[in-house]
Amino acid sequence: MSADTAGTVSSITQTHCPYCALQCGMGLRRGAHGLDVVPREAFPVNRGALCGKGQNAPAVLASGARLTGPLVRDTREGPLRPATWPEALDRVAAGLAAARGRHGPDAVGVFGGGGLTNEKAYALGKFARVVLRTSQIDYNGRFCMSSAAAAGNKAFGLDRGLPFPLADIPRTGCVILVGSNPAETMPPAVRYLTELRANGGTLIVIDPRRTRTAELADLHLAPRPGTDLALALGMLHLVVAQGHTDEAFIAERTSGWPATRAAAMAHWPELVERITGVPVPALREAVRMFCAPQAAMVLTARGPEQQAKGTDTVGAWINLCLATGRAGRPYSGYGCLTGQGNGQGGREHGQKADQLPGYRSLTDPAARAHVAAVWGVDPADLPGPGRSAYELLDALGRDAPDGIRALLLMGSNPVVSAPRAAHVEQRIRALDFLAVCDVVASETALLADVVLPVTQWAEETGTLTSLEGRVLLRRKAVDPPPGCRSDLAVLGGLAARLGHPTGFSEDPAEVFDELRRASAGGVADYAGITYGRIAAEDGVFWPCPTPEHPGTPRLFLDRFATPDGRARFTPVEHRPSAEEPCAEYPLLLTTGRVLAQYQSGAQTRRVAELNAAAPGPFVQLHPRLAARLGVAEGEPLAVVSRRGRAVAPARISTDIRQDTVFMPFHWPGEGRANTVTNPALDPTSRMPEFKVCAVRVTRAEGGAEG
Ligand SMILES: Nc1nc2c(c(=O)[nH]1)N[C@H]1C(S)=C(S)[C@@H](COP(=O)(O)OP(=O)(O)OC[C@H]3O[C@@H](n4cnc5c(=O)[nH]c(N)nc54)[C@H](O)[C@@H]3O)O[C@H]1N2
Ligand SMILES: Nc1nc2c(c(=O)[nH]1)N[C@H]1C(S)=C(S)[C@@H](COP(=O)(O)OP(=O)(O)OC[C@H]3O[C@@H](n4cnc5c(=O)[nH]c(N)nc54)[C@H](O)[C@@H]3O)O[C@H]1N2
Ligand code: SF4
Ligand SMILES: [Mo]
Repeated sequence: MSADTAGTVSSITQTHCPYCALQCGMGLRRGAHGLDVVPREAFPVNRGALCGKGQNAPAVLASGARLTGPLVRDTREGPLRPATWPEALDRVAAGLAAARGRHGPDAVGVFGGGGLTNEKAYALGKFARVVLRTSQIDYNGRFCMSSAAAAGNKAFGLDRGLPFPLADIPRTGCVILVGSNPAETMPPAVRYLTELRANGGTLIVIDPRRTRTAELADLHLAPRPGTDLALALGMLHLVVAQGHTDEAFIAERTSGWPATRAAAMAHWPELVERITGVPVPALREAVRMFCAPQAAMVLTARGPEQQAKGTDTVGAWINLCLATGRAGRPYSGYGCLTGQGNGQGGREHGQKADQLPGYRSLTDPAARAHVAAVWGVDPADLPGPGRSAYELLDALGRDAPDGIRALLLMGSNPVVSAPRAAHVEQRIRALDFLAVCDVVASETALLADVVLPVTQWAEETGTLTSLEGRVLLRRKAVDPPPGCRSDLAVLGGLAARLGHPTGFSEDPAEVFDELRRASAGGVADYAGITYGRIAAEDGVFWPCPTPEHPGTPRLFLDRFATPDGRARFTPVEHRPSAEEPCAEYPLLLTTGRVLAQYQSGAQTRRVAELNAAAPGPFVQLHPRLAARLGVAEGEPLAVVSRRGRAVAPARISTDIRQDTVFMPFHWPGEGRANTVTNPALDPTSRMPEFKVCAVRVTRAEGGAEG
């Protein structure tokens, strides 16, 4: 039985959603008008539940929503016109080769995405290093969870978003959710939080807004954006002062406590209240709730991570877990809720600037030798680490020896989603050559010299690794339109044209087998995972080094993945955001998501049901601020920062702090939140500060300023 047919029961294909990292199981059945979504109750993570995005996913397969044939532009200013596949691939190969010929291999850039399957992410990284021989490859995951990854690697010696399955959440005693809004971003996962509370556990939500998730909490703390680091230090201070540290755990399983303890002692609660705006009694209550049960968890998402100090901020929350012995034990620990469909796997297999497959480091000679042997190249020929995502985008079209002149983009829409987006758009327009592989005519694809229409989700098979570290099989359910080819076929076609006729299979199963070998012995070891096993076992948790190995749902129970097996404390200090309010820009802007739209909106803005639910951008602001500005509900507001100006209707709500406004980032044009955001980068993870910048807000026609 092939992998494709194994999951088909009475013409229902058992597969997973195209969107977020929860990777809900779903069934797809061929109906009179394309595919119908049916519940897949046997899949344990979501037990049949889906959000509206998953429910309406087949709409993006329809011909009206998508690209159906290659497009090329004859001159930079000319229109896109239809072309054949051979012509389009010739043009891309020539465009990439020309930049390389004139300026060297690093003049060609590659930008990938955390929505790509493991097979695609792996092939894209290999293509960059082996065919293009460029160091200049990174991906949108840098914008997503890179700070949590950096902090996890530092503390635990390994980065897997959740070191335990979601099913452990109802079995712990207290969960602190920091800057995470699953009620809108992963609705079927909310079940785990309500089960936790039904079992007598408590939920603390930390978010400057009273979100739908915060409404479920026993305690909601609403700090000023950008101050989570101080909040975590304040909690650790109280933990020490009140004698809640677990000295035996600290002695046996950690290193570096004295310096961390000293840093926390400098953050006394009154100081933390001044920085965060969270009253001391609320801070004390949070410590009481976290320390009362035997087991507890801290889960972070983009709120604390998308900050120019995101790595230290996550480090501070990890310190809290370690100091209280709430890590490396059953139903306890720190976890990051990764975001994109393959946000986890996408960072493990080589599209990140500094990584090789298996979560290996590009600077480790043994790792280079292992992967080079699988690829049949000389390790000396593998380039070194390249620029991070924003730095790469900032270097596009730069007329300098280290500028990037040609770009191959696969699985991202940075014109909408990158910070300081007007500048990024300008850099993209300055390229000598841009090729985009996409399923729809995204805002970025519309700027390309060549647009390659690719197959998606239900039209192809591949693996993804969910936020739990569970490697899953997404199965093909329907044939793609005749004009579309898979990303793997695109890479194969380009490789052949650029002198590599072999080594780039378009068969995902073949690519996965190669990935297994390349990852073998690495941190993220997939060697023992096969399509057949995934199908039989509802996914397999990595590391899984051999076919006999059961997989690893829970990490760190015996030892952490550091050389000495101990988790490492990191002493961290609070520091201000890259941009603090001032007379000219007196308010804070934070950004994020709404339930019915996904990311840059490239896919979900093409679905009628979702647009009806979330038709456009808005600026959420407190009634007192609205009164000060003299603005009424629905009136257009201008949000202005040092980068630029966005305009969207006011949405007045007591659910947000008075010093903060919020915009979702799903739309292009006038309401594009990222025109305003700050590309200040975290020094370790190179994550941009999407969650905090200083702004001025005015009525768009020019009213009072606030
Ligand atoms: N509907 C929907 N679901 C999605 C996505 C989508 O685009 N739409 N995208 C997927 C992806 S890739 C990701 S990464 C996840 C993201 O999932 P989440 O992290 O849950 O989503 P966000 O809305 O970006 O941010 C969460 C919360 O952080 C809060 N926040 C803002 N600033 C701060 C701060 O300084 N501190 C704290 N503590 N909180 C702050 C915001 O108010 C927001 O409610 O969602 C995934 N699921
Ligand atoms: N202001 C602000 N900005 C943010 C964030 C924020 O919280 N605030 N969050 C950031 C985060 S966490 C993320 S993850 C990014 C995401 O932002 P983007 O990287 O722009 O993510 P998507 O909109 O999902 O873009 C994916 C693109 O790939 C296409 N696509 C889908 N599947 C495939 C495929 O299989 N192959 C190919 N070739 N293309 C495919 C889609 O149609 C779409 O055009 O945004 C970041 N930007
Ligand atoms: S929660 Fe995520 S994976 Fe589940 S249906 Fe919604 S978008 Fe899809
Ligand atoms: Mo993300």
